[in-house]
Amino acid sequence: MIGAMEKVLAVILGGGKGTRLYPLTRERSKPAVPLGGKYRLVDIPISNCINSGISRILVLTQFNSASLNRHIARTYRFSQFTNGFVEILAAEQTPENPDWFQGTADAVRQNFRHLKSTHATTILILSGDHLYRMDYAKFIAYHESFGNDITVSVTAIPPDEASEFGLLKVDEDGRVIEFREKPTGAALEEMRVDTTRFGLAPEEAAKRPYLASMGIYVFKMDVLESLLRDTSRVDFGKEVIPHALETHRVGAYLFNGYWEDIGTISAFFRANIELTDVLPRFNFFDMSAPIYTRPRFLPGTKVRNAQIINSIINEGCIINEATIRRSIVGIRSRIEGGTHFDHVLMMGADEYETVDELQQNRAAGRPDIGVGKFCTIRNAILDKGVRIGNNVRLLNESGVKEADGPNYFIRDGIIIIPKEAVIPDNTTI
Ligand code: ADQ
Ligand code: ADP
Repeated sequence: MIGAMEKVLAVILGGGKGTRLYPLTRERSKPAVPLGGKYRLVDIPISNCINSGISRILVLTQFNSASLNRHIARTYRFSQFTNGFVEILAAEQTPENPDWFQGTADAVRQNFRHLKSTHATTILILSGDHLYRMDYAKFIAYHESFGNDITVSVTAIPPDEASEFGLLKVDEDGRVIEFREKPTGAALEEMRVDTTRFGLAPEEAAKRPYLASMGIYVFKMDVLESLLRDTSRVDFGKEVIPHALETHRVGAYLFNGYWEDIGTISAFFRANIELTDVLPRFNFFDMSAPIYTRPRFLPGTKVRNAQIINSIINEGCIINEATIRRSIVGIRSRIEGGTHFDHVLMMGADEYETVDELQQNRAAGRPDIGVGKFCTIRNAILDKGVRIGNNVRLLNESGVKEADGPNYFIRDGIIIIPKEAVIPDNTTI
């Protein structure tokens, strides 16, 4: 398999302005956003690549953050006897290119010389904010077996989600004959298709009557190069793919597994909490295709008399007499006695505080990193390194949908405490 994938270069689109996941992207680039309490978003596509035999990977980001660099440099170290690499390319502002990337295709265009220099003949374009497990080798084999210039990976979706995606229609040969990016109204209705043709049972096809692009594409290198020559085409979904239908053979590859775009706060939060399901739709326990991340050599979590219900507790935590329900507790988290969590995504911390630092916290009247005593927290994301005092209530009882506070945000009703924020004792949000 390694041999067959040697000509492939994967390009991960690591995020544009990053507004949809704000404030998680306030201080880091999107691929570095923590997932599942120990991973980062970029671990998903990179692990899928490695498990598919693809070891040449570029990550394109709008800006480069220290946490992304550190994570990639410390995690993905290939042997000196392979030609594998994971390289981050951040948008460069040069005199010829004063603007940042204008869109997904523009990001690839601006880095095209880096793509060329790998001498890859097949380019696999991936998004940085999807949760799924996919064998890209099968996808590429399909693309080649039909002699396609471009193949789009697609999935059948229900009507209420359809307007968020690029929708397509396919002919008898699996060739894409129409593509509309995020259509609405009548234009959306016209994109309905009979998905039984793709192997869905009739009742399933009735529920999912649209074929959506997953934003995952395989291109022949020379086709991509010629399509990107027209600099007015800045986005794959809006311009490049729709135009290519007229000039090239564009195929569709049906992906049947679990796949979700987790690029918004609500989808991201829900997908994380769903990992605590008895049978989660995304299975981190599947060791036939593991999800890799940085090994950290942390001690096991220490729990004292806590009640933990349907939750995931990552390594290196200290949990005292708390009640934790339907929550994810990230690496190095500290949670004190009498505290209640319900639907909480706590991302954890990058470090433990030393005894000296704990004393300095006392002297400064500042809470320690972690969550203090007798707090009640529901429906919330606690980003890395937050300091939450005692008797804090994060409940959003009045059901606010959106808010920007001094040390918190609310998005879609979910409270978000941003990275390293301090919430003093007795606060109610
Ligand atoms: P969207 O996800 O809405 O639709 P877009 O916002 O362009 O499309 O993002 C695609 C991916 O590229 C995301 O991972 C994003 O972070 C990243 N990205 C965006 N701009 C970027 C930039 N300037 N530089 C680097 N990375 C960037 C797309 C397709 C639809 C398809 C959905 C499936 O356009 O047709 O249905 O994905 O989720
Ligand atoms: P994670 O464990 O979530 O992958 P990071 O890779 O971001 O976390 O950081 C973990 C380690 O890096 C910790 O040991 C921490 O002390 C150290 N660290 C954190 N921030 C920085 C920084 N800005 N510069 C150098 N090292 C850092």
